[in-house]
Amino acid sequence: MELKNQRWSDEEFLQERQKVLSLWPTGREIELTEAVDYLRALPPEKNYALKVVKARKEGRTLIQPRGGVALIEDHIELLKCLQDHGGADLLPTTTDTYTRNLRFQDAQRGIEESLLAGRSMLNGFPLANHGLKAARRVSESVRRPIIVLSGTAFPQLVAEMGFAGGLTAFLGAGISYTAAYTKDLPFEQGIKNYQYVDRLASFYHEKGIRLHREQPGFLTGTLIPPGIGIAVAVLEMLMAAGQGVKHYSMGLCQGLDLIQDVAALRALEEVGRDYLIRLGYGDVFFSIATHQWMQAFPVDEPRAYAVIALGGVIAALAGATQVITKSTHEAEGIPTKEANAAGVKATRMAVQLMRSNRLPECPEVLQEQKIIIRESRSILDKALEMGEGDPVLGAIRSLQAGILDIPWAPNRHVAGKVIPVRDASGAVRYLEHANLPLPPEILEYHRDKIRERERRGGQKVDYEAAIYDITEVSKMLEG
Ligand code: 8ZB
Repeated sequence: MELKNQRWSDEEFLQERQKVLSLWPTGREIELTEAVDYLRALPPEKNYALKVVKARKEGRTLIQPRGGVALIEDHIELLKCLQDHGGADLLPTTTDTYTRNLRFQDAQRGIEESLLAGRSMLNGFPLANHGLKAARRVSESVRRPIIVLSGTAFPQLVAEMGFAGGLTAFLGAGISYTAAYTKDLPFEQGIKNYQYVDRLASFYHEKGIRLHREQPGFLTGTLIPPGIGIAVAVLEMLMAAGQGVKHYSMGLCQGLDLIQDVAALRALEEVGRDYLIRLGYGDVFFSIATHQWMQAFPVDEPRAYAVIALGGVIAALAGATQVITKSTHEAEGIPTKEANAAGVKATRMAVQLMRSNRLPECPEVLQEQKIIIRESRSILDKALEMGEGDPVLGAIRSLQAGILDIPWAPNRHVAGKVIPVRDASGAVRYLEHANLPLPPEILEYHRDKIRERERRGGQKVDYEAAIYDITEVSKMLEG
């Protein structure tokens, strides 16, 4: 089967499905007709897609943490804590690293060791190993919808388990997760693996079950210039739409520059709508998500809370429908359930304090928005041109040529020549734009902004500065 942006036939899908379900014995527990009946009987308030549609209509920002531990009962306790003490609107099920890499034997050992140790010895919930009944027990133990978070380029079996288990959303996409989570995997393969997930969601949709697909947006969790983040997100949404997905959200990571972050989220919405319509997918519902700071966090609580609260402010003032939260334990590792819930609560408080206000459309925001839109359009148009109108081919070919590039990606198929750096006000600029097809006046704008930082700081803004910017937030106020 040649890879392109075309919906897989039932035959192709079901044939691939046999391979997916044979990856681990629990795959045999999943039966699509039975799962459709199960999902049909799910109360509407447990449906992620419906909750997001409603929040968007009402202009509300939903609070969405991450989280997962090795054992079923502990995981349920964690979700209840996030729901009842944090007040999370949407609940997570983050899978462990073995599950993400299809190392189910090792995940099984992790479960056994956790039972012996009496605490989680895995960095997430091994959803495939625990199987269908466990997934349903988790889902039935809480009142909120659950999303599966699995930072992986091999998502098929966990997606099957999650959806059939009543977890009505799945995070991840073929460009972002191949770039961020694999070193050698070709993009063709990662994209194909996510086509499967999207096709699975659309299989359910045909049977009247609405499932939500979410694009991760944080890419390598570094200072991602928003033009790049948007180009990737929109390509991934077009690929999902190509498989028949109808409920989607796209995300961006925060750079912690209020003006640029808000402008970027608004630009994402505008560009997203534009390309959906252009490619004939106008019936897809999508919403906007913002990820709290994904780079190095300060170690101590007060400084970490400031970053988290600013994250809530950005989400609210941008009118984002979802904000994905962090905790004050971020610098140390995986948070306790209490710290995790506290991050949710702090974010909720920040959002509430904004009282549905939005950042006014001042010249600074509009200017930034205009620049970001032109950047992402330049990349998208060139990519689509290279793909002869097909976003899948366009993504693959543009990545190969570095026309689409992702800073600091571990995957060797990414050109990796773009270098981001902050300007004087904190916005993310291009120190090196490498092969990105950006118009000269846009490049001049970025150069100008970098020169301003040089003038104000009395120092050359070079590669060293770009490296400094990576850890700057975590070190602020130190010493
Ligand atoms: C790309 C996502 C990274 C973020 C958090 C990390 C980081 C990962 C878990 C988790 C709570 C988990 N994360 N695994 N948070 N429980 N099992 O995802 O801390 O912020």
